[in-house]
Amino acid sequence: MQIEVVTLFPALIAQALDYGVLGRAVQRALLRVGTEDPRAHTTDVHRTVDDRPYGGGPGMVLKPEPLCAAIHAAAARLPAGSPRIALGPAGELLTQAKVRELARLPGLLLVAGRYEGIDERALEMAVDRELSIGDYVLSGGELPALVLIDALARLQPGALGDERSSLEESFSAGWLDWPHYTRPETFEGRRVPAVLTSGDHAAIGRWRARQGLGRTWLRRPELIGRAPVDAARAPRQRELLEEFLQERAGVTEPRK
Ligand code: 58G
Repeated sequence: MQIEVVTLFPALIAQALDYGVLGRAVQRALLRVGTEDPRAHTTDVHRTVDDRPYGGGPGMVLKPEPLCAAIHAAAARLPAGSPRIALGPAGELLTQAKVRELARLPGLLLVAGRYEGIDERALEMAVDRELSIGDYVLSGGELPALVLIDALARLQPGALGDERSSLEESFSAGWLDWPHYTRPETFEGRRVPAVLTSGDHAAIGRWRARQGLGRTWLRRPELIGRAPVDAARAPRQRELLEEFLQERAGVTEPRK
């Protein structure tokens, strides 16, 4: 997959590409990330990319000419028809389902704006869609672009050392991941749940399903019932949830 990011701060994008799963995906050429700076497309001596808003008010707006020129230059490096997506708080909320769809594309162009926003005509003419990573306002679209790039990188075949991580699996199934433990078996007096050291893989599988479903019910109840679970699996889910709640009722320490 190839991603081009139109940004006034290309170094901010580049610095994130050296680390972790994303860094490895780029190194292994599972993902290519390029940048295009609208400032390189200015024609005045001051290299102006922003201007005051028509109608008045605080802040500045990204001028359409250098931004559109940068978008066209970046698009020319991508497969024809690659979607152009701006990151902004007014966009559709990003979900794992949307990440999964975008991860299948050969090319994607991301527009990371700054200031109070982007001239609306540039958005209308040169951008297909706006995505938001959550209901809060940031000073630029670069961090949201990196969030999306990270989520896309770990879904590229081979990026995780091939096995699909349990987190992606659980989100695909529509519920949250189960709790994880590693050595030592006792840490500051707290033991790892006995089932995980039992060697009984069927019991471990049931415990994890129960924990994943139970946590979803407690922490993100709105995910339950919306999950891509067919009617045939619903009775099994109810059973697991009842077991989880019974187990929890036996725990003496209060819920945090
Ligand atoms: C239109 C209007 C396009 C993303 C403003 C671009 C970006 C939050 C998010 C902008 C962002 C999010 C201006 C500054 C958007 C730019 C950018 N804030 N929640 N800030 O994903």
